[in-house]
Amino acid sequence: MKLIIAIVQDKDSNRLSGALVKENYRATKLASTGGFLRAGNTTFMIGVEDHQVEGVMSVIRNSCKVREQLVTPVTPMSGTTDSYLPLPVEVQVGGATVFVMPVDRFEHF
Ligand code: 2BA
Repeated sequence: MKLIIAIVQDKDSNRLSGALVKENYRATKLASTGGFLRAGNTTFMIGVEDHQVEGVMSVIRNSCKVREQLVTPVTPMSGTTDSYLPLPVEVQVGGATVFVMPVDRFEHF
């Protein structure tokens, strides 16, 4: 058995949960925050048998889009007068960041 942890953008989370339910995969959604952008994202925990991993991967791939997002770099406060305004930079986010982990034991009471 494997536990798939998939971090996706909030904009894709409803589409992904709908697709997982439709394909009969069980999943739990957690509200999460990206360490870099400090913006909300959604983390899915999906427990499946080994042979189902590739099926789940295709559902994730088909539900999540890569998007460009503008970020304004955080600059340390400076005491000097010659300050400058940091320009926003574009980063590419997603489609999804996925970890597949082995499960030693699964119980469902
Ligand atoms: P964030 O940490 O908010 O990162 C959002 C996007 O910013 C990343 O997209 C990446 O393009 C960029 N980015 C992140 N850290 C960076 C850095 N140190 N320098 C330059 N650019 C950086 P994704 O790679 O698609 O990641 C989307 C979200 O997935 C992340 O949101 C984070 O919540 C999660 N994630 C990504 N890699 C992870 C990892 N190795 N472990 C745990 N969570 C991860």
